[in-house]
Amino acid sequence: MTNDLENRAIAILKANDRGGYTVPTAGLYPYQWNWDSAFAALGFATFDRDRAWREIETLFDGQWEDGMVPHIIFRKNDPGYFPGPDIWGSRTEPPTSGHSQPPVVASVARWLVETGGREDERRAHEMFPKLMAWHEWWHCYRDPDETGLVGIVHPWESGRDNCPDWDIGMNNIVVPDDLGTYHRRDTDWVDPSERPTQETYDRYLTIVKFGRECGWDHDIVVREGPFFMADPCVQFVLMRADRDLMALAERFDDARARGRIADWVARDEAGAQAMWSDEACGFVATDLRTGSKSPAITNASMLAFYGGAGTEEQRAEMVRHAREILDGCRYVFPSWDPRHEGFEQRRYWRGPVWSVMNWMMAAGFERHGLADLAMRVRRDTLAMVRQSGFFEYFDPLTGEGLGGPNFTWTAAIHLALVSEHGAAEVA
Ligand code: 9WN
Repeated sequence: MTNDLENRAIAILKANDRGGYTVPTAGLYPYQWNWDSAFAALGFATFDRDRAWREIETLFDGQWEDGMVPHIIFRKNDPGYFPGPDIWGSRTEPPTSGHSQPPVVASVARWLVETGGREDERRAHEMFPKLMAWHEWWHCYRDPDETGLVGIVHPWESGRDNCPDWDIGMNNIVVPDDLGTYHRRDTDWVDPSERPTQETYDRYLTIVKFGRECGWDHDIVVREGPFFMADPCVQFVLMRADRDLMALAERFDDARARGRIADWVARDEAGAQAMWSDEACGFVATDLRTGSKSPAITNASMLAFYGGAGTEEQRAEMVRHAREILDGCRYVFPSWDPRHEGFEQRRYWRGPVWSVMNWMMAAGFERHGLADLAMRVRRDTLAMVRQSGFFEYFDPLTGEGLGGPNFTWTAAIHLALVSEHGAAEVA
């Protein structure tokens, strides 16, 4: 039995379907995005498992030879989005962007297998080498010194583009005189006061220019590029996904893969520890060029539970932060600590709430026996949609929907939450 809201969510996934892949929202984001597709698959799985698999299989059409799965796949040029394929200059077929996004797919694949049947197992088996290659890419190219901590070369690689976390790295970027003029398209769709500033955009494009000019050579971008930071979201998502990949390797009885993944898992925790800040008393983004740490807790910090990171004492500190932030916010979980300066309730990743972050966070809380925190996060996620519709993100103080409307991942997470936990239980 589905109700009106679920039917609307299903209708959004279908309307955003471009034939085997979805766009995040018509207009603002007209291409296939990496982690958006992983979450879209969770939603499709509630009513069409074949389509769920297609969503992640088509994502891998864009996988590079070196294993990277890019953050955007440009299947056809759409002038509604900037920067498009020409600016990225990936020289791949299909054209793509030049860096990746949080690797959620292995976790979704495991989930599909464990909730499905023989066909799910077959498709996961077929995808397994591609997943291995992508994880190998993260551990090799984004952690060349094998510290256990992977870095990101652009705020867009984190999926949390405009978070104040990146300010410490972004402030060191010198915008070249020959960057050229360009027309941003995001501010045609969304109020500029809610989007990244022009100064920030110039720096985003400075990184893209650097990458394009060195042919997106990962070694050069990592060692000499304008930006290299560690992101709690990417690190914790990778930690979780490594373990999920291990579960698949065990299921497929792949001894070689098991050995390789065991090496990664053994390093992951050391990497997480390098993001611990005594000042913030929590896991925070870290500039890998200067060693500086971001000053505040975010929704990505809270994914420590999802990744299974930290000591008991550290997790107790994180729970303390979580409870204080929960007490101070009508709708959780905000993307920047409202107790901290820099909080902006409506500006992109500087305060608003995202359903996808909440979904992962709640799963992590639950895994660590924090059922009350998980329940609160899930309830708020459903309540904001009930109040405002399927927006890209939400104001944590009012629940107002912001950004793009009829958003694929918001609809998908709604369906996943209702199917896993029952609308009544989390109402
Ligand atoms: C750049 C598509 C993507 C999400 C990101 C979100 C936003 C793009 C942008 O939209 O990023 O990748 O132009 O702002 O921050 O998480 O994948 O929904």
